[in-house]
Amino acid sequence: MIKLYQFPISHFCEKVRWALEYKGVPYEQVNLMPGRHISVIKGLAPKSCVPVLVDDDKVIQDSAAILTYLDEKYPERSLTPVNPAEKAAALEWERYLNGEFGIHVRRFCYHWILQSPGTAVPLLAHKGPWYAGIVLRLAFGKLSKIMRKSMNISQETAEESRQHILAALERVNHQLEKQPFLVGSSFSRADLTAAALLAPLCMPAKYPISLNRSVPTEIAELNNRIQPQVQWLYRWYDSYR
Ligand SMILES: N[C@@H](CCC(=O)N[C@@H](CS)C(=O)NCC(=O)O)C(=O)O
Repeated sequence: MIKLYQFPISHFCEKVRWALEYKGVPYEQVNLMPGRHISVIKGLAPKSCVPVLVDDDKVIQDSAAILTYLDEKYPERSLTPVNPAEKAAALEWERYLNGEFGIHVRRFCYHWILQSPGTAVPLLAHKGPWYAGIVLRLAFGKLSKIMRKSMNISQETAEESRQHILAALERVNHQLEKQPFLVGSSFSRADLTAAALLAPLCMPAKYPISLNRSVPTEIAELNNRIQPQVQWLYRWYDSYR
């Protein structure tokens, strides 16, 4: 059985969960606790980041590489367009969105989530080992410092990230005014990437983790502001997730 090493809260992992489930490929989730994940992942792959997919003797790290691998090994319901020009366009959208939504949604959201252990710890410990909540609460000060440093999170960079998200959203909507999908005439990895990486901010019902009542005001404000520009996200979550 395929194993996905992941954090439930991670939107890069959401890309892979979505791809596996869309393609109907059975898999098992191995939920890791932030911090403790390093020794597990470094035992499997070169970098410490998740998602990591293990399929028999194959170990693939990085969401884009995993999507490519899945489409090559399990071609049913391909997310990668067959037409070479469309394939190149889908990969380019994915690369762009991994940065502009992936990095910046994460930085913006963590800046506000990490203000309070009461908000952050349940999200980081979600579906992890039983002791994750206790350990993360005890280590919260240190963990929060490490996360802020490694993701370059501050008030200033969070504001820059908000601007990046809004600019990328303009670009996505500009494309979607011309056509129903980012590339070609069907749902592809470009659309999946856009929706999955924006999901922590927009919280569609099918996103497996939700801030619910504890959503920090600044996240709720940005979510409200972009609602008219993200209707495609809810549509794609409803139709394809
Ligand atoms: N480019 C990578 C990014 C993955 C990534 O940034 N993963 C984060 C979680 S969202 C992570 O594992 N951070 C902890 C670490 O790097 O040790 C991908 O697309 O998979």
